[in-house]
Amino acid sequence: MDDTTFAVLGTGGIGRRTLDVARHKDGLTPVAACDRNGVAIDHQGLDVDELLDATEGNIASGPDEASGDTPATPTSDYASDGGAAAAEGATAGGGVKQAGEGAGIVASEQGEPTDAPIDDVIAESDAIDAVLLALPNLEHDFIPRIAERFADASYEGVLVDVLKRSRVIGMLDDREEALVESGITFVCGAGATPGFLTGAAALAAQSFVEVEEVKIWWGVGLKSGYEDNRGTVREDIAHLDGYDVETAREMSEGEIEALVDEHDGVLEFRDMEHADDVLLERAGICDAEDVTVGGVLDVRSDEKPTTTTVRVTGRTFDGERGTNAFELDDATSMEANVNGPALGYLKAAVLRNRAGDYGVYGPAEIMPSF
Ligand code: IKT
Repeated sequence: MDDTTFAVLGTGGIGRRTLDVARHKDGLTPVAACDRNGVAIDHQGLDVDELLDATEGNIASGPDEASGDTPATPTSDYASDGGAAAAEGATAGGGVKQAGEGAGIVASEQGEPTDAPIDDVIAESDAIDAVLLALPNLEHDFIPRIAERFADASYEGVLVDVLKRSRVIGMLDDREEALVESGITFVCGAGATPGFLTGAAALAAQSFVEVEEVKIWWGVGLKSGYEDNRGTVREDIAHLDGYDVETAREMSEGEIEALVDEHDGVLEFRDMEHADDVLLERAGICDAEDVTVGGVLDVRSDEKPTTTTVRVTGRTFDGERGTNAFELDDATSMEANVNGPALGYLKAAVLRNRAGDYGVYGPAEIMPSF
């Protein structure tokens, strides 16, 4: 396969780690990256070392931004309604490069300020094979609306996201006709869960003629990665009893710290609305209601508080009932287990796209290919 050019929308924890991991994969050239304030584009390939150094600990944020991962309240053309965009754009679009806290990509010598970062990437998308959407999941229809914008611009290529929520898949399906017409191959939920672990469940299910249940149980230790992954933590909080995406989005950093303190740094999640369920159902593996996702997040330790496990229980053709289990090593980080698979899915999707295979796919239908 020829070289693949790709862009990353969002340079929070996930976006930056994707660029980082891509340095270790052959034939992948990052040519564009953006955050809420700026864009960096170089069709010969971005200088990832410089970009990562410049954005480390310096994620584009505003007073309303909730996270270091991706903006919880999107601004500029990160927002559909342009609401907060105007104010943010006025600063960012003023043509002055900013450095330091909150400057984000414009602190890089490759970054340019803009009030329309996503449109700027779309404008260059003829020369971009794939786009990884490392954008907020705190507005359910945000990712689907971004996909629509690429389709409106007749983008022919791959979109990959690492979204979490089950209900978003239907919103993408609603747009499938436009995506197909444009020539887009969209892989949704291509991180760890959904993503890597959904794919593992699909493989483990092959021993069975009937799958009774799939249990995904993850463990993440995020002490040193906490700053970089505040967005992920906020998204997880939305799954706790008494919280939802709206309440999690509105929480101040202080309120999040207080919640984390109350739990001594360890948050446990049960029955998360994670799209592994609908994605396994659409791949014909089992019913969505037979899938459960939960896990434990320790923000005060880098050790995983529990081993990440996928357990698939079913009945074989010859009458046995069994459970196939798949474990991640306790030493592999969340960053490795999210971003590695996301790039693998991206590459597999590029192969499909080049074969003229367009539409919306989940991680159990399209396997990573690095
Ligand atoms: C995700 O980003 O895919 C979900 C996060 C859990 C990651 C599990 C990684 C497991 C491991 O590394 O062992 C969380 C739900 N935000």
